[in-house]
Amino acid sequence: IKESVLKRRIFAKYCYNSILIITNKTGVLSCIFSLKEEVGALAKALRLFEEKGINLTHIESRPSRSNSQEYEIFINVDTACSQALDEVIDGLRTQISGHVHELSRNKQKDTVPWFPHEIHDLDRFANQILSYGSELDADHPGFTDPVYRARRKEFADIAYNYRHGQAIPMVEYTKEEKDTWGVVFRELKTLYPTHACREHNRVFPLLEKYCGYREDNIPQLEDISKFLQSCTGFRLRPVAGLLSSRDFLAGLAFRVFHSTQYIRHSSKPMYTPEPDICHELLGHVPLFADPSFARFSQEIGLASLGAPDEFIEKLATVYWFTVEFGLCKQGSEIKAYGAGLLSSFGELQYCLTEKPGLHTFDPEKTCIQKYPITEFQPVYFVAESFEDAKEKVRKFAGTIPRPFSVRYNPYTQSIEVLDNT
Ligand code: HBI
Ligand code: NLE
Ligand code: FE
Repeated sequence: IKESVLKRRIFAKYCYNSILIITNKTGVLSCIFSLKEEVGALAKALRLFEEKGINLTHIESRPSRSNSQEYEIFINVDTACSQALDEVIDGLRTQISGHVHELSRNKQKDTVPWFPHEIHDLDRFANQILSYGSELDADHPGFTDPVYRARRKEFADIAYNYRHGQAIPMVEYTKEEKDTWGVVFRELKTLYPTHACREHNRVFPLLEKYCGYREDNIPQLEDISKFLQSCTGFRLRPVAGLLSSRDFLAGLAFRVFHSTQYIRHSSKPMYTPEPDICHELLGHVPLFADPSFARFSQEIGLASLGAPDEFIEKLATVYWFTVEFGLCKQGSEIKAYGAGLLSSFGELQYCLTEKPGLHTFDPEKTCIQKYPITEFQPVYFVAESFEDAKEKVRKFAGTIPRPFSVRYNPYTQSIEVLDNT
């Protein structure tokens, strides 16, 4: 079983205990899911497969032995397209009663990967966490800490239950959590004047003034989301952990940033490989309040919609070396604007020493650079400016093999698809 499938399975167990996925060597995927016995339940489920262009080669049903109200459905799928299947599984999990469509066998198969068209569509994938999430990996510092694990589960539940348009629930942080935040906040604040780009330094005092950024206070996502909306229209939505690159980038197309709400384990305040509230609030948020950077981020998101898997990987790499770990020229100096740098006291210092290699940002080259995710970066890419980086990404996006182009309509908060054929 592929590792990613295994992870999904663990997650499926947590969230919807009736999905089981089996893959064999030939790439055939079989899946069992159970449905409450009610009129149209199966048709509704099958529609999800149809929408994703997944061809079912076999289907069987049987009454569930463990629950007399349910039926178990067994299916075989003729493609090992796990991404599409994952999306279907998420749909199965979150589906609520709606109108039932008939399965049309003659409908032309859609080969473009599904992507959200309306901002509400983001509700469909916000719960698909790749790893960490509520099930911490064995090498995580919080793995053997039952208090930390229980706390992560509380945060995961907030994210799973969140729907677009709701206020993000406020959280009362514990003394230990506030202390961890305090250490990170204090150390970083001394470095920002010399190490952070000017946009970050311009916004930071506003966050202190309006959003409760203080050494002894962890700010609330809802307050920040409102603040960002007034600056650039960016908003936050809570997420339990890492999303797939495709899902995560799609959010940016709508100026939605998926933000974690939990904090890193207190044993390692200075560096963590996974995003946490310190990373989101100190690293990402200040720049999403900058109009030029906001456009740049949305541009990456728009480029990702409906793009093939190989291209998503390239865009995720571009994202990694810009939004997460980017450096930029400012006057005669080089400064950090990547959130992964601006939230790690250790790496923020390291990145401006002569130790790492520096290259000029160029999406064509940047997109194929390999990188580690659990240690300081050996190389960084330097952008001329956000505007310049945006133009380059836009040109790069023009090379995506996509039979359509997309445009965001901010009035309707939806994606307009312009057919090129
Ligand atoms: N998911 N929640 C979350 N936060 C991120 O910062 C994030 C993610 N998924 C993928 C990702 N970042 C990037 O590394 C790129 O793959 C887009
Ligand atoms: N390494 C960063 C930090 O410690 O804050 C987080 C990076 C998340 C991609
Ligand atoms: Fe990040």
